Order: sequence, then structure tokens, then C-alpha cells
Amino acid sequence: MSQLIWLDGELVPEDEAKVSVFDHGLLYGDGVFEGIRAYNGRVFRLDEHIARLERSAKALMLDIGMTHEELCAATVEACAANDIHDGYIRLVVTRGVGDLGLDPLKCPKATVFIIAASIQLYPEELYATGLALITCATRRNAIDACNPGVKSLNYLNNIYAKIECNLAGVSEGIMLTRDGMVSECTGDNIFVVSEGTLITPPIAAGILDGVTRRAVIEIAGKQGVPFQEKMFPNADVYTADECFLTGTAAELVPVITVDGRQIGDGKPGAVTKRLLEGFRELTKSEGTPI
Ligand code: PXG
Repeated sequence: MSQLIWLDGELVPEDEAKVSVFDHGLLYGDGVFEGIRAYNGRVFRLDEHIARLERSAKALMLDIGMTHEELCAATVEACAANDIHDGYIRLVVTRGVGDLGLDPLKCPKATVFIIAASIQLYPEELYATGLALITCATRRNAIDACNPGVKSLNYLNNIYAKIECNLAGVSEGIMLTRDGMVSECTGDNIFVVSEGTLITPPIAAGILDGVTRRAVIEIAGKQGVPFQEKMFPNADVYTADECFLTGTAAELVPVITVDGRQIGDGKPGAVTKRLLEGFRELTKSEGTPI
């Protein structure tokens, strides 16, 4: 069945939802986006996602041309039009149509589209068995060059790293900062548990301020798990008791090996499992109704 795409204020059938070849989102990766999840007829943390989108746009001096409330309403409208109960939503704002030069001043109006799709769930067994990771040779973008905190359409840094993962036959990889410290993965934030403390790199490490990351930190607080944000090298991942990744699509995925080294006892850890349960409770109990 053809999906309806929300495109610049209208619901358009999928095969008619087109953007110009002169759109700077395509020509230069000039734009921002969000990946959002719907659970059980509700959009999870919609306000937070839209707020992050607005921060990303502001950093790029990209005028979305819609208010916070209008963006929230359009996201819900795209879900309702496609009867989404559980789904994955991609909200994209590009600089819009311009000329062949890269100057954003030549782009008078942003392009906004929302795809509300059904979700390709990770197999449940992945949560029971855990993932293998590598450390990628490609370093995460420098915070003062292309800030990873801005969720822009320019994902080539992550794609270089993802190619390394593909070549190594694993689905995710750790990206290091210029200084060789752990930042995040290609599309997920990373946490370790060492001696009972939950640890994750700070936003200032040059990472995306993940919505799932924030939710997990909240849950850890409620569960009384000691928590620390700090920089650490990947040697600390090798010796951690537990490791897991967070992301909108992945939720919380346990990691059982990194660069061939076993993490903890090679099985998803107790803290990881409890946090995953807490996260699933949260996704069941809150969200903006569709
Ligand atoms: N870090 C990066 C670099 C991301 O792209 C996350 C962390 C997790 O953030 P949230 O807010 O989702 O908890 C992301 C988001 C994919 C894919 O296909 C993944 C993301 C975005 C787009 C595509 O794996 N992850």
C-alpha cells in the first residue's frame, strides 16, 4: 500500500513525494533530521525530538518556517494518515532549493518532509545474545569542524565508519575522538558498566545528545544505579563488566564483544537488562497520542 508523505504542508502519495535536484539537502547535505519512534499509538518523546531538531537547525541558521507546535502537529498528522500504531518516523528539513553554489542565502525556503513508516524491529534474540562491535579507524568528526551534536544530513563520517563495520561483518562500531577517546557508534550512543557504575561519554566529547541516552540516564537515576559522564579510552570498554548501545531504532542493545574481546562474561549484563526493562516500561506508558 502506498504511504502518504507529509511534504511542505500536504499529504502526498509516496510516488509523488519529490524534492528538486537543486535542493541543497541533496547537493550539499545541508539540512537536519530526526528519527522518531511511535509505540502503541503514541509518539515517544516528540517534544524532545522537535526541540533537538530546532537546536540543530538553529546551529546551521536554518529557518524551518514552522513553529514547535506546528512541527509536532505535522508529525502526528503524518502518523495518523498512515495508520501508524508502532512505527519509525523520519522528519527531514533541508535548506531548500537554491542554485549550484553552496551559499545558503540563495535558498529562500526550507523543504520539510515527514515519512511515517512501519518499523523494522531488530530481532528479539539480539537483545538476548548481544552485539559484536569493532573500533573503527575513522575518527568521529571534530566538534569544532562538523559538530556531531548537530543532527545534520551530512552523515558521511558515520557512513565511512559503517563501511568498516560491514567489511568486518559486524553491525556497529565504536568511533573515537581525535584524542583516541570513545565518542559514540555510527548510529547509537554507548554506555559501559564498571564496578556497578553506569558510564557514558559527555556531550562535550562530540556526540549526539541522544533521546534514548537521556531516557536511559533518567531510568538509571530512578533505579538507583550510580551514574557518571566521563571520557574513556576503548581499553576501558574491553575491561568493562557490561556494555550497551542506545538509539531510537535499537532501544538498548547489549554488546558482548569489542574487537574480538569478550565483555564481562560474554552475556548481556544484569544492569543492562534492568535498564532495558525500564526503557520498555517507559515506551509503554508515555507519548503523544496519534
Ligand atoms: N548517535 C548517532 C550518531 C546517531 O545517528 C544516536 C546516537 C542515537 O540517538 P537517539 O536520539 O535516536 O537516541 C543516533 C541516532 C540508522 C540510523 O539507520 C540511526 C540514527 C539516525 C539515523 C539512522 O541506524 N541514530
